[in-house]
Amino acid sequence: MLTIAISKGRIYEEAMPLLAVADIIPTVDPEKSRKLILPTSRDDVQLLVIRAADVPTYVEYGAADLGIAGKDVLVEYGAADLYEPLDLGIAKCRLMTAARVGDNLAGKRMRVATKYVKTAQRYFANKGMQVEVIKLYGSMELAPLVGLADCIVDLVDTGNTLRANGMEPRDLIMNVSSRLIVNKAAMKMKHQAVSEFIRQLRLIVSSAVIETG
Ligand code: PRT
Ligand code: MG
Repeated sequence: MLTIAISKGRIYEEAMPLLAVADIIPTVDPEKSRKLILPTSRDDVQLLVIRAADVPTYVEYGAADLGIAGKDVLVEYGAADLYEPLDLGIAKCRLMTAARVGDNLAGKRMRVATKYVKTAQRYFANKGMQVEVIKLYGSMELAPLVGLADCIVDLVDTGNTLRANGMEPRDLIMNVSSRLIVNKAAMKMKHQAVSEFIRQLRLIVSSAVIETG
């Protein structure tokens, strides 16, 4: 049995067409069911539907053999004991700093609100900037509007969320896409099944790249 950890929402939506090419089609819709273990059209493959930030944990500890997680989550999780063999090129966005439109933050000792605490600390430390990082679990865009923080570190796709809240993107921290991750023991113990799965996905991803240019 191969167990694949994945989060609901945008990663799930974008990963399903890729998995379908490997004949992996969930027989239960996670948006309609409360099931956390989804059987698939393949007897030897099941999906675990969990929070995005929990995917590396399940895979590192071997509760899942494979997982699909954003690079943002993997970098924040830290140097885990995981293989990351493939960039799936899905759920793309950018991790950026953002502030209220027109706010001049130069020379200020900033308060930064984010759920990416470690990544933000590392980013500002590398720039030689002393900041105070405040951990939030969501709706980071609110923090500068109510004086909780001077700026935020968050994911940006279209920029609509920032615009709707009178904010603007400032500096790029990293480009983000979803990656396939693999448990190290599973790579050895289930070598045949895991390497065949990676091979299939790699083919699908590279042909998808050719189609979309
Ligand atoms: O929802 P939950 O709290 O369980 O976890 P989550 O919010 O981390 O999960 P989810 O499904 O929202 O995101 C999972 C992954 O999708 C992230 O870890 C990224 O790798 C990837 N991804 C890609 C995104 C976005 N694009 C994205 N735009 N994740 C979140 N957003 C949010 C962003 O945080 C902001 O609130 O969308 C908003 C910005 O979008 P625009 O288009 O308005 O700029
Ligand atoms: Mg979310």
